[in-house]
Amino acid sequence: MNYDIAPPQASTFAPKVDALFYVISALTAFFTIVVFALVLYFAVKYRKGSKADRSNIVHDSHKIELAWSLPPLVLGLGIFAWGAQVFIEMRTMPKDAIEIFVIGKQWMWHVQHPNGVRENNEIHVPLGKKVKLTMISQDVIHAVYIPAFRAQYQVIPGRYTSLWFEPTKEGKYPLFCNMYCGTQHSEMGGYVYVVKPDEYAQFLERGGDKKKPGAPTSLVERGKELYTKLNCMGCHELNDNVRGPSLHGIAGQKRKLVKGELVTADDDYLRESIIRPEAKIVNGYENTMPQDYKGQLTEEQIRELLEYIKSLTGKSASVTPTPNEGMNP
Ligand code: HEC
Ligand SMILES: [Cu+2]
Repeated sequence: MNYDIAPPQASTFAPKVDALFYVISALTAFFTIVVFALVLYFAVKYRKGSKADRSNIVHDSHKIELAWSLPPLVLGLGIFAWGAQVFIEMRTMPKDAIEIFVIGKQWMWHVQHPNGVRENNEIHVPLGKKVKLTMISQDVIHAVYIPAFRAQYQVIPGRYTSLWFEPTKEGKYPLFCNMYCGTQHSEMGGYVYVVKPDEYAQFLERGGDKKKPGAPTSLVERGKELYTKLNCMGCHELNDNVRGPSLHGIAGQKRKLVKGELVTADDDYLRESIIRPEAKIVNGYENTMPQDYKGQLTEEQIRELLEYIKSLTGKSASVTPTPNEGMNP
């Protein structure tokens, strides 16, 4: 019978995490054995009535104290440095990664690829390419866990979190929810498919929606449709105007708020600006944006709007929008 003590190693992180884990386990086992062996040895040697020599009792010995303090200190700090290094690598998102959007909801995983292909409880990823998951929950706290990649991170309502990995082995690997999230938590899982880059390209081309054949509609296109439908452009135009600031080129830029505070227009800021416009008011404006988008939008749709806003360039908006400047007729 084939009995694996660990899942397959299918990402660049896997050997690194495993090496650290096995070294820590070996050190723990080593010291446990040494301590127990010495306890047993001395218990037997100095048992009541034994003839062991008890004349030279040592009360203070700096040598012995240093011998049991320094090596564990060095080992402990070494493990800390090594672990921190692996951790920092895992938590530093590469800039050149393929971004895939994951939404957790009781009790399934909903996946959107940037070109609009959707999957449920399955994620197709290309072999040997860096992949970044941008994740959010529609309800409670979940966690994406892919044991074969040694990758795990929380998926939280109201905030985007991310996770990255680089698959190194083709195959089908289990995906789990790793945060108890209700009755069917244990069923909230699926598979990650690591395929060759050209197969991944074909997968994206085939499109996700089997009911509506044809090229998939990208997130940006879907975002644009929503933007029109919800009449965002009634207030947001190419230039700042009295009704609203321009959204062109604001993504990733600094925005000045009414209280003078500067914030970066990252995904969380843009998301909050849409569903809780009252939270941060842009300098020069008042809280006049409609407050009821929250109830109308799913996390998928918010993502689509964000992708559309991020695609709006053409001109870069000023850090301090001025409602009177560049009035559109
Ligand atoms: C009735 C006018 C109005 C409509 C409609 C409107 N907004 Fe706004 N929006 C504003 C105003 C005014 C502000 C600036 C005050 C604030 O921060 O709430 C703003 C701010 C924003 C910001 C932050 C911009 C910045 O400069 O940092 C974003 C993002 C945004 N809106 C997106 C949207 C989206 C997406 C829609 C459509 C779903 C929308 N807005 C619909 C008036 C509007
Ligand atoms: Cu869950």
